[in-house]
Amino acid sequence: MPRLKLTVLSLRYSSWSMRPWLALTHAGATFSKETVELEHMQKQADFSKGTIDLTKIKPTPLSDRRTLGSVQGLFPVLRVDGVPIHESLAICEYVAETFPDAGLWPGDALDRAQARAISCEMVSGFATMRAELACHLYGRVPGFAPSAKTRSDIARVFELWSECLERSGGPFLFGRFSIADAMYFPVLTRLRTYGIPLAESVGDYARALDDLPAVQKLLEVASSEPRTAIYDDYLRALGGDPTRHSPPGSLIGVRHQFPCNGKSVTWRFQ
Ligand SMILES: N[C@@H](CCC(=O)N[C@@H](CS)C(=O)NCC(=O)O)C(=O)O
Repeated sequence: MPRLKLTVLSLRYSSWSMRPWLALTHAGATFSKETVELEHMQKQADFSKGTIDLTKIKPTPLSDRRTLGSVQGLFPVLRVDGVPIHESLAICEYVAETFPDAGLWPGDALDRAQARAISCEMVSGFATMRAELACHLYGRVPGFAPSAKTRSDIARVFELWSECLERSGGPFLFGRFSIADAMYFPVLTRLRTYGIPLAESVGDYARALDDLPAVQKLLEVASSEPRTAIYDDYLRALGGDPTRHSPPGSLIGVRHQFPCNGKSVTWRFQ
């Protein structure tokens, strides 16, 4: 079996890192994990006057990111005997093929195509929701009012979850746990962080995800992961508590502005 090393940003916040970590852990893979920190994310964001402008923070240069193990600047990266795979979905694909007994894709061709379709939709879509509801496994923000675009992203997530669950009969989107569930797990944590109620039709699905041993292990492992100042500051700016430890995106090259709880927030990476 090849030597597997997953390089991630802090699992407290990094939704893209959580996904392959969950796939590897659920598959029972033996792998090492290295958590790296990007210098620019540790700068205190200035949110005086109710505005966080992350564009004023100079991003960590690509050369530094590469020294830390990135390929094109982002994380996670899985190294297989030293050979890097970047892009979380490609990593999950590799895990599915290397550990076929874990059944990380549905056995039926049509189900498999649909599982891939909604996984790709996660990768390429929901930009507003991902930026506005920044991922924070433990933090909580009371009384958060999502923007209209985020509400429509959330409605689409509930729609696709409900359709998959109805067709498969649950408890996971395609019956047993698959990569599609790993891709959507961070959405569940986002909804919790910002106090957004779940549609009734997906309550059992949320419980199934919570009870999954790999998810329980993630909650345990992430509690000793490093804190990241800009993500904690974002929650504080919204009146939330980033330190609360209770079980329960970045936008690349896009400047995103939206009203949050009456505050104007600019949220942008790179
Ligand atoms: N499409 C990539 C996205 C990876 C990504 O955006 N990773 C974030 C962490 S969650 C990152 O490395 N951010 C660094 C930065 O924004 O400077 C994937 O699926 O792996």
